[in-house]
Amino acid sequence: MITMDHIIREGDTVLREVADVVSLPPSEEEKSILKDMLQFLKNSQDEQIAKEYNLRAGVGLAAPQINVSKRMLAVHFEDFNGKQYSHALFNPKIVSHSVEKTYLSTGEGCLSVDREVPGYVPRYARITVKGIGLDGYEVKLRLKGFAAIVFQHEIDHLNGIMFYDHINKVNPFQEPENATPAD
Ligand code: SB7
Ligand code: NI
Repeated sequence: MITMDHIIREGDTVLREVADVVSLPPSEEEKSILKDMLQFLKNSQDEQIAKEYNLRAGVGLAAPQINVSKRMLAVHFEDFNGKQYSHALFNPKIVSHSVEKTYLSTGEGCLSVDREVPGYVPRYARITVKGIGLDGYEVKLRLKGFAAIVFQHEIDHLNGIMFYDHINKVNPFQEPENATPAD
């Protein structure tokens, strides 16, 4: 079971690496790790389990955050319209995106960052993501708003990018160009 003890924190170089492509088909070990990542997210959102194991709630997790430098991510959340997303993907890739941007007015946080970093994180408002699911089939997802933001946060981790890298250094709350808030 993945717990907070397994979560790599900022300062560790693994979070700054470009993660390796997973050669297909994924191994049983890779599948097992990815399943555990999705289970961690579910556990982290279960009040009882989260309390018992001291889990911080998370909507997404990328493999480098558990010290596995491979292109694997899991997400588990509901968007602001109550639409549910639960995905575990190998080699996720943004195949197209909007010109328009969006951001969360509350900013972003990260399980690997034990401090609040204020500011708007500009993200594409709409993206199309392709990847390979746990069953080995290709998945193609058209995402907007909060869902698009979460996937971009996770895919950034696979490229060694942290959410605060995108925050305007002069004025963290500068409204990004071409953007409307997701919330
Ligand atoms: C706010 C939080 C997340 C994504 C987008 C906005 C995910 C937080 C959990 N993670 O650290 C996953 O990498
Ligand atoms: Ni993160």
